[in-house]
Amino acid sequence: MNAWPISILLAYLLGSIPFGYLLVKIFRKQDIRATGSGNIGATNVVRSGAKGLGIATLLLDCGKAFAAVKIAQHLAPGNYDLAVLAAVAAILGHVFPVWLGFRGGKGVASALGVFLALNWPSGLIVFGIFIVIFLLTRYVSLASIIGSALLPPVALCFIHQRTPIVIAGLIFIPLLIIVKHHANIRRLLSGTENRFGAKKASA
Ligand code: NKO
Repeated sequence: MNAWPISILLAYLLGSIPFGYLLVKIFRKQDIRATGSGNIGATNVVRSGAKGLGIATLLLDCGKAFAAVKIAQHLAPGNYDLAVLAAVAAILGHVFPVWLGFRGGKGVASALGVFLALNWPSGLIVFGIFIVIFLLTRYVSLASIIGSALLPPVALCFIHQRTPIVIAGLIFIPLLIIVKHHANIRRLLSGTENRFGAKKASA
């Protein structure tokens, strides 16, 4: 049995479970993609008025990605390249889920999950950076973008298995998250981004 294809396929499939979409569909009979920013992530679930479901979305999106990496680490202990590929596959699953026509989320909670599994100190530090930027600005998107941008330098302080796959993964994941925030970046620049807790949700 080859651990590589199984770990990567399983990671994609786990990542592709759209918890935000499913929870809102099941408990509120609504399509989360039709409200607020249209994103299936925790922020937009809270924005839609479902605070508890939003917290559940955050935990489940983070947890599925954490599990994807842990499974790869279990199937091939010590294989850091495979763990990073599973991390990338889990995030690709979340951002491009086959079940939603490849239109998924922005990968923030999933990235936190994979980094807590790959290297928990860098996951915690980037989470801390996220919290500080969020508390200062009340923009989840800006906190996600800055947290992502700072992820590679933070992670490189802790990760010493610097193979080409590891370096490529460390650059690809934040880059994908930032590209997926293109509409948020446009709104941030034009001053129309929705602040967390503000009454009006921008589309
Ligand atoms: O609806 O477009 P929107 O305003 O919803 O959403 C923008 C938002 C999308 O992301 C989410 C997930 C929110 C999770 C918040 C808490 C998790 C803290 C993660 C910190 C790590 C950030 C860097 C990731 C690299 C590891 O942005």
